[in-house]
Amino acid sequence: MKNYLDVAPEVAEAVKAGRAVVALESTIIAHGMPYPQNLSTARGVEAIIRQNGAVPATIAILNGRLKAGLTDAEIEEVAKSGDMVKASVRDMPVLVASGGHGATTVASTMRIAAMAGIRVFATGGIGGVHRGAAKSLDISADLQEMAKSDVAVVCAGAKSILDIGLTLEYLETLGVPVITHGSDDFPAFYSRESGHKSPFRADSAQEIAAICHAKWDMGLAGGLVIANPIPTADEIPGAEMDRQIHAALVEADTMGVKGKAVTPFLLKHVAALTEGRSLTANIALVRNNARLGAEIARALAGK
Ligand code: PSU
Ligand code: MN
Repeated sequence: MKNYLDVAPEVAEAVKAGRAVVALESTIIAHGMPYPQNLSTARGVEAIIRQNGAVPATIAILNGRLKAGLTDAEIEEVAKSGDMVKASVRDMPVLVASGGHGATTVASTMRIAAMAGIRVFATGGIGGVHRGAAKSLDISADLQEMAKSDVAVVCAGAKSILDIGLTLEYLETLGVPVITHGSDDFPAFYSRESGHKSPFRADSAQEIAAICHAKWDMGLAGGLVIANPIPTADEIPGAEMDRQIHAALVEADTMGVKGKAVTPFLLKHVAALTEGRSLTANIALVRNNARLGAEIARALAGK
């Protein structure tokens, strides 16, 4: 992998010594939030991970190199670029061969984290089975990757731009454990509850780390979804979000938005429709996930 992968020295040292490391994605920076909130959030989550005793590793593709651990200047470059390609796993060979830049999604971040020996990754929301997938076949590559890379992904569940029930079914088919932290209900990103029961519940980072350890120690390949509900104070009620999401879905359909553009389009429209309230909630939940991710990474490092 040395031919393609640059692991930041601090990250490489921590991985080698078996210390806690938490991966972070860059699509959330380049496409998930506007500048300058994306930059302050990216810096903020790195700081939270450090405060909680782990080393952060923001992941991206720069000049055709797979990067595990960005410098502050590189994070700033991703946040300011404005036109960075959204890069999932299928985009990796093209960007590497052409020496291009790419902001990594959950799927490609998991793959690069696994290459670098990082087992825990914190983000906002994961991709999944889109509403209307029976016709569009729009199912995020994030789900396939959950079955392949040995990485625990801490997220706030899935946005209801997705069909959450079908997303949970698909993860079951792929053999991916879905564990909700401190709740019986699988969370819906902006809301603590989706109305779908979580397959499993765990109430501490230690308990979650024990499940990750058992999975990998048995040789069961692939990742885990660790769903961490948004803090109550930052929650936006599900019924209100549903109205905005429905409007955004109609707009996407009218404008004929397809393929990888669908998720960023819906995210932008929902943010505009909620007049920035969704952005405040988004920042709060990502910070909350960084904290839990660091705790899980520390608990895993102790095993
Ligand atoms: N969902 C969110 N915020 C995000 C994304 C999804 O609530 O920023 C991003 C992540 O990078 C995720 C990607 O991996 O969108 C999924 O895109 P697609 O649905 O095209 O696979
Ligand atoms: Mn898609």
